Amino acid sequence: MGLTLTEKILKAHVVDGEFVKGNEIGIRIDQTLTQDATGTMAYLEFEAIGVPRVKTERSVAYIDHNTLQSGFENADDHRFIGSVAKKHGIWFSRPGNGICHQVHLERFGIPGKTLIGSDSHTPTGGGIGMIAIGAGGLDVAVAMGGGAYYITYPKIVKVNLTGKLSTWVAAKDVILEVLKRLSVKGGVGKVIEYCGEGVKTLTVPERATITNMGAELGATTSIFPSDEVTLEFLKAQDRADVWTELKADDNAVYDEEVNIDLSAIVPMAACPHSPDNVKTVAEIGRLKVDQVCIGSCTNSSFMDMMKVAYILKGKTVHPDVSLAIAPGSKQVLNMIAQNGALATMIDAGARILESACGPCIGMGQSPNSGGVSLRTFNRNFEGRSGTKDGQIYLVSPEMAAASALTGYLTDPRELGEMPKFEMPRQFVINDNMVAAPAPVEEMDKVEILRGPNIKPYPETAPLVDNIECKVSLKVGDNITTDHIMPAGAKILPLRSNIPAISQHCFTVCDEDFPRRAKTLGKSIIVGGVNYGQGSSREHAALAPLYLGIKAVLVKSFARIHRANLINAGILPLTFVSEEDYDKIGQGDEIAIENVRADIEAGKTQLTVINKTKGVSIPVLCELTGRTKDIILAGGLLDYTRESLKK
Ligand code: MIC
Ligand code: SF4
Repeated sequence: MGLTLTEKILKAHVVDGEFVKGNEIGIRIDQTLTQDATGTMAYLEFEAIGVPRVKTERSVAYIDHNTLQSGFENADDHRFIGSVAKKHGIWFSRPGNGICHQVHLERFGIPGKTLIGSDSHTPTGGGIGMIAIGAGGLDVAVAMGGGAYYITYPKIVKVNLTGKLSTWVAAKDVILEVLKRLSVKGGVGKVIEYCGEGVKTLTVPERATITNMGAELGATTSIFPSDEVTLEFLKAQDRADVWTELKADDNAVYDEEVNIDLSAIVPMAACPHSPDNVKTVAEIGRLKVDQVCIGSCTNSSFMDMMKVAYILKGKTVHPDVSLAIAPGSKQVLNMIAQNGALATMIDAGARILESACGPCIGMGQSPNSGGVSLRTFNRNFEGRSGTKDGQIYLVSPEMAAASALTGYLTDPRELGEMPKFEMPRQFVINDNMVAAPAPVEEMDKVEILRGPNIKPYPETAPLVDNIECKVSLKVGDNITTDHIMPAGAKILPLRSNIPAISQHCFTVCDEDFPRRAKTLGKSIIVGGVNYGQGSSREHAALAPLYLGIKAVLVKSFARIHRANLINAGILPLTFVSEEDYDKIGQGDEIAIENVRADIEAGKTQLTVINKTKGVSIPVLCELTGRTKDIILAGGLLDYTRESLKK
């Protein structure tokens, strides 16, 4: 039986567990990345683990999220991360150098290697044939320390691409089509592997747009083969030496198959407030636009910028529209500055932003009240833009630029003929904004710069014998990490300060939640399906931990968030029967008796007694040997410390 590409790479990296479908396997991690919003915590955790120098082949710390420095906090965090990086053997991509995923693809990613990153869009690296996975900061810290990263041996979905994209139809439309078909939970527990004749018609940046937004499917990761197109890209980055050819065996066996004819795809948009709420322009109808934002790790490549500049050339942004553009990296910005495309954008009236996440994470450029904003980003969750009633549509750069000129949602095919956009044969290469770590002999001399906003990891404790408490919050389906732990310019500076950031936990759903939970001292949360979708931010587990949350009981979890809860020592429980969701309400008094003994004994079904309603609810607590020990120890940090002692 042949192997899929995913299996080939995983198999070459397995260090723990039996390589069997559905099993938990530990894989060796070659590379890690962090960004600043999750990075301070990840490095505090790395320090707590106590390994002096990273054991990976390459670890990079990026500064790209919290670049709006409206107080001392973000700048302090940047300096902290920079100093930790220097001391512990990590490369440091300075603010201004660009968005982590874009830069990593350009300068560091290597086909066939494994990468984990403390950011859910790490799968962007799948665009050049990496197994690149988003994870919590603590998992990344453990991997930097040389520990394995654990995943469930995934189901592998073959997306068979045929045909070729039509004029003005973009890679963004391909992933929107996949999202339309599979939904935001369609990828859970799966790796999406792209194959077929259509693959070679897509450039590396186009492939990366598709793997990037595979995160919105809830997939573990997405991957393209490494072929001639990959080689050309790496050559143009002066990195041909890291290329290897990689593809699935002809007789590889997949769990599911999806067929997509690229020629049949049309321009589309994901409508508010979910990336899978996908419609064609015709279905949406005439929609007046207030704002257009172009950028983010999904669509900020040199090629994207060149298409946008072509559309804007000699025109003026519509008087009712504000157009913001953030090129994805210093390399991209530098190249469009040198070839005149930047001047074209400025001429047309674009507001040029620095190469960073910016509006994608609500760092500035929040739209007007009720404003319609077309964005080339990957997430349009309610409130994420910073404007509670903002109406965010996710579109391709082509559609974004065309609409910025007309003032309403415009099918880019109305632009008429499209020139052939050629990939550059040589990118502008200058890594002067990536600081190298100190040599081993000088490590000890590096001083860690810790600002006053940097507070330690919250207190943990081993799992108790019995849980007796109240339900402090009950929420519905598809709760995102942006609900649990909102981001934006006001809250992000608190990412290194769990006590302070906890005061914003779930306030999008219920302003009183942090106070109520803290007053209760201990409590549980109840939720619906796909709980915790979206970001990898472990703050969505650490804030609840700080507020005394002992367990989260839901219909189903999103992968990274469930792992983050376990890492924080919070019990992840699911209803055996989804109807039981109705048998438990906010404020109910509950008990889980003998929970420690039962988990120690390897029981996977527990009983939640609802004392208020007088009913018993069977729940699943599916922990493997390792995750069981993590929960018993009170979280991954304690578990890792214990294992290192042994
Ligand atoms: C996001 O897109 O939501 C983020 C901000 O990049 C997050 C990480 C974070 O919350 O810091 C992610 O996707 O993991
Ligand atoms: Fe940054 Fe947005 Fe990409 Fe997250 S999705 S890494 S915030 S650009």
